Order: sequence, then C-alpha cells, then structure tokens
Amino acid sequence: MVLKFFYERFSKIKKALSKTRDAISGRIRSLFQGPWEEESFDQLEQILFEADLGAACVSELIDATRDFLKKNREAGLDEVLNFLEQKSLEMLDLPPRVAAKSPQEGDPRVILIVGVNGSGKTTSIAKYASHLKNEGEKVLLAAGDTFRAAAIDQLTTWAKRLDLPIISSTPGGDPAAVAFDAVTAAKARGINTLLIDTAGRLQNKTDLMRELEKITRVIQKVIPDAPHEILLVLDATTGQNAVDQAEVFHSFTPLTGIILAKLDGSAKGGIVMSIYQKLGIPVEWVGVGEQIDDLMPFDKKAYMEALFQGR
Ligand SMILES: Nc1nc2c(ncn2[C@@H]2O[C@H](COP(=O)(O)OP(=O)(O)OP(=O)(O)O)[C@@H](O)[C@H]2O)c(=O)[nH]1
Ligand SMILES: [Mg+2]
Repeated sequence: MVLKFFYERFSKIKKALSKTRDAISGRIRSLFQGPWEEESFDQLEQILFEADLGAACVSELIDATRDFLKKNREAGLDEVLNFLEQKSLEMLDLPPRVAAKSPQEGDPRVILIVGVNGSGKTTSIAKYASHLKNEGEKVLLAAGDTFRAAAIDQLTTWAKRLDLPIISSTPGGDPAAVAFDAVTAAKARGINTLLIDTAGRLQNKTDLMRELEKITRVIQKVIPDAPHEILLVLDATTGQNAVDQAEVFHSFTPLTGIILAKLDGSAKGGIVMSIYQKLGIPVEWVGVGEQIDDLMPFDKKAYMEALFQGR
C-alpha cells in the first residue's frame, strides 16, 4: 500500500517532468555518444541554460563536471549524468533563508498564498486544502482576492465542492478585513490551517505589495506571529521570469516557500534550482495537472532522479 503510494507519486512527478527531462537528460544523451571533448562542455552549458537552471547554477555545475572528468577520465555518460544528479542535489541542500513558523498551541496555522495573476494560486489552494482535509485537518479558506468577483466565485465553488468553510466579502471589499475576519473565525472555531487567497493583479505593483503588507499587519492583530507561512505560487512555464517574480515578492513579504504550478506543461523545471540558488526559497509543492489531487510535496531526490536518470 505504502509502496504503491510512493510508486504512484514518483511516476506522477516523472510524467510531469517529462518535458524538462527531454530537455536535459534526453538532449545530453543524444548529443554525447562519443568521448567527452572541450566543446561538449559548451553544449552541456547550453542545455542546462535552456532548461532554466540560471547562470550561477549552470556555471557551478559545469565547473564541477570539469573537475569530475579530470579525476575520472574513463567516466561514461551514465556516470556523468549520475554526477550531475548528485551535485544538483547537493546544491539544494541548504536551509531556507526564512523559516516557516509553528503556530502557538491552540492557534491555527495561517498560510498566505501570493503570486501574480494566473500563476495558479486559487487552484493550488483548492488542491492543498483537499490534501490537508484528507490528512484529517480542519481547514478554512479565505477569499482575499476581492479585486475580481470571479475570483471570489472560483474559491467559493471549490469550498462547496470540497465541503469546506470559507470567509469572503462582496467584490471590491477590503482584503485585509477578510483576512482579519478569517483569522478571528479560525481561532474561534479551532481550525488547524487557514489558507488565504490574495489578488495577483492590482493597479500596479506598489499597490499590490502595500496590500500584502496591510493583510499581514492586520492578521498580526489577532495572531502576532502569523502568517506562519507565506507561499508564492509560480507558473513553471514562465522560466526565468518566475525567478524575477520571486525576487520582487520576497523583497516585500518574506517568502517561506514556493508552490511551483504547471510543472506538467513546462520544459523549464530547472528554475527550482535557480530560485533556490539565488533567493534561498525552497520549492515545497509542485502542481502537476488540473485535477484536485495534482499537487505533490516537492521531493528533491525524486525530482533530480527524474531529471537526470529517467528516459
Ligand atoms: N496544467 C496545469 N494547470 C494548472 C495547474 N495549476 C493551475 N492550473 C491552471 O492555471 C489556470 C490559472 O489558475 P488559477 O488558480 O485561477 O490562477 P490564479 O493565480 O488564482 O489567477 P488569478 O486569480 O487570476 O490571479 C487555471 O486554468 C488552472 O486550471 C497545474 O499544476 N497544471
Ligand atoms: Mg485566483
């Protein structure tokens, strides 16, 4: 049973990563049939770059591969891929810069979900809520994206489908007031986890960031150490642009982690490394499809194995 669960999880990640895998190990395999030469490094660099690993990660991997091949002159392609996998894993082996907090005894865990419009916030909240409910948690949703009426409707529909309570306001209402009501209700109702949706688009970036700061301030009137987590939802198909988004959000709201949505449609799975290397923000969850159970905890070992080993 447990084995079946892990197998299914692994094969889902493998499937979601098939485009990125084709872009990395697939291309490496097809390019390097013969002995490793100087120009092989240029080609490897190009491949890693195009899979969006980011300049810093790519140059670290290339330098390490050079050293590895100097010491292991007889190494074949499988050994090189294996080395790249191990080295990539090592590069992800750092503590996050901003740690998630544990709620005080009796308090709900408050999670703020942020991200630009269309990145996958509302869908990811529904998937995450469903996962937590299945684990036996009492979950509350808050429709903090009051900017668009459709956003409130979308989360309300999910709440009904998942049979979960939701706090919302009329369109155009104050998102901070929704957050305040939701945190108050979560505390009073003995909720385990409160997930707060937020707007992705306002008039401009400054307005959006001010709104997120205000939401945080208001939440802290009820629970001083909340939000315990701030998760940024990124669209994996946007590649390096996602790294820039993370940087902007992180400068205003300290992000504890990332939900990488739409990995199934992306050949740019390398941004996981890029974001970690540049900003120290770990990817915690990955979205691998549009179904409710298409959210998986990010398992870096399975991820790297799928990238460098799977065929
Ligand atoms: N294939 C795939 N599609 C996804 C995934 N996550 C979200 N989507 C789709 O992406 C689209 C946008 O998702 P939303 O959850 O509405 O995004 P949002 O960030 O809430 O958007 P706004 O409310 O407009 O800011 C929807 O069509 C989702 O079905 C995923 O992991 N895989
Ligand atoms: Mg939304």
